[in-house]
Amino acid sequence: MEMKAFSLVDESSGSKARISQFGATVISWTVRGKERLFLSEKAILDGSKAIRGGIPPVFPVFGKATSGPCADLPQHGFARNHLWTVKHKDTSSATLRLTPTELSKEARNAWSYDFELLYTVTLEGSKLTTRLEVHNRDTRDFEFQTLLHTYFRVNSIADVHVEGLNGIMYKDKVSSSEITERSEQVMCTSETDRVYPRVKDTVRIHEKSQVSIEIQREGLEDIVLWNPWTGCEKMGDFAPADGYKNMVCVEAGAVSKWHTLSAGKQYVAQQVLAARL
Ligand code: TA6
Repeated sequence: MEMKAFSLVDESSGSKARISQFGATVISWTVRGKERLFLSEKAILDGSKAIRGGIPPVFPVFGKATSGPCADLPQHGFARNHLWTVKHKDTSSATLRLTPTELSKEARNAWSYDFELLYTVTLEGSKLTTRLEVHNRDTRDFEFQTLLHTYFRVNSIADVHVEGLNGIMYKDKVSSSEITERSEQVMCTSETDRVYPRVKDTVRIHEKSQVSIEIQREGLEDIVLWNPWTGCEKMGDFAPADGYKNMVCVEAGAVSKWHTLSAGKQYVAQQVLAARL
């Protein structure tokens, strides 16, 4: 059974997107007839597990917290593995909503704050904007992290490099070390799992030395670069087995520290993806 999903179209350009209400996950984005997102062929689409691919939103924690208010939440929090409601939808844009009402009892018990997430997806020509508004409806302040876990489809990872990370000291989760990036053309040539904090420059994905995707960010200062490489074979919902050659995760996030949202206040996190090729 496929979960509730709907499509958006920009009639002037023919760009299309398909969004799952489960996890508010954009599972397809085509521009000029070409798919720009990677979705695993074994992605579980029945709402029983977060979707492997597309753009799963991560909230209120990135990774797995070992202590603090998010310690009892699953990796990457609850936003990507709950059914959101549709607050508004028109031809080329939709706003989805998540509040404690939509959460499982387990998630509510694990993270008891009152909140509202409004996630707006907008198609416009060769651009896809995903905007997350976090509202603290509680009387208490709360800390959170958030990230848009975007899986980009690429023709061949060997022809891909990422621009805009030069000079940043990143946390390398593969070697458990901190390394200063010395390249303006960052490539994935083996398992890659890095958190680049406070990236000021525009980040661009190049394929064969041509810019294929440009990422503009607001409220998402950090960049996570991930490719599981052959480790994807150990992931039951990742297919095909060599699918790592056709994807790269360049994830805009606010994850290198905890962000405090005061009671009654709002935080806006947005990325604008532009398909250049
Ligand atoms: O964003 C990179 C990362 O944190 C990796 O460490 C890896 O765990 C990836 O997310 C996928 O996580 P998932 O829980 O979706 O399998």
